Amino acid sequence: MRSIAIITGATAGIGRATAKILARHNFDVVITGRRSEHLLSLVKEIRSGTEADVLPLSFDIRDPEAVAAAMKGLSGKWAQVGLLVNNAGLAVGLNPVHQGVVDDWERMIDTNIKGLLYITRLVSPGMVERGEGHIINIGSIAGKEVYESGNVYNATKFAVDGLTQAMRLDLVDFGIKVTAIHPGAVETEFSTVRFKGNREKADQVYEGFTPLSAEDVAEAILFAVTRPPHVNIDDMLIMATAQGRTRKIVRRNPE
Ligand code: NDP
Ligand code: 8X3
Repeated sequence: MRSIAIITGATAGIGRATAKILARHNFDVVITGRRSEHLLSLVKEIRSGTEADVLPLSFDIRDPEAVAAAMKGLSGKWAQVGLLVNNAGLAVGLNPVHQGVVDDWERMIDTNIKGLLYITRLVSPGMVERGEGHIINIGSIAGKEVYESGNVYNATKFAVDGLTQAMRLDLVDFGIKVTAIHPGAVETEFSTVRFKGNREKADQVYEGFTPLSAEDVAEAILFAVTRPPHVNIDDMLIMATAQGRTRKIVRRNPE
């Protein structure tokens, strides 16, 4: 029998790759994000390439009422959520704290922390009732170590790390697995979003080395969800081979 997975932030990057890999491995997938046209193209791709059923739900995860409406609208098999992948997230801006932009800070806090909490609050009671389920939070190396001008993004990912540990304590009594996956640099839309559409600056982040791909992270998620019932992957940090720390990356000079 197929399980139901909700993947937040499935319109791009890690979330999109995760939805695709889960759809190929016995999951029916609820895909979410704000850009409905991106969701629809993913629906087509999953329907044409796999046996999976797919349900697109477009909402802004920062809006608790929109999240509630989407989750309360799940019925029949879609309400039996076995896996929640809390992936939607972003960095906005890269400024020292004394030059920080309050609106950027709020976007990161509202998405990366509050959004994750809103959806977890609505999905986890069903898992508790059924006595099974798995929640995977996408943290970051930025939640393990700080870097210059990372400040609020770092803080949100440290919060994801702390929340993951706390959620595991709260949910272990009910047989629910809670996992954090912390990637290093992954080439997605992440840096384009961080630099507010400046592609040149975004491309520089990945110059001269091979970063992780969204698929590399999706494969780690698949590994975590395919362990036997008695095994939980608590915490996984995945880096590109060339990245020793957030700001130590071995780059080749261009030929
Ligand atoms: P992308 O920018 O490629 O994807 C981000 C996803 O999050 C999109 O689907 C976007 O959908 C969704 N999202 C953002 N804001 C909202 C919102 N308000 N409501 C609903 N969905 C939202 O980035 P990545 O795939 O790289 O990022 C995924 C996760 O991985 C994030 O949590 C990020 O912090 C984390 N991460 C990324 C790393 C990297 O180097 N790329 C490294 C470590 C962690 P839409 O815009 O359509 O709403
Ligand atoms: C994204 C990785 O190092 O750019 O979470 O913050 S980093």
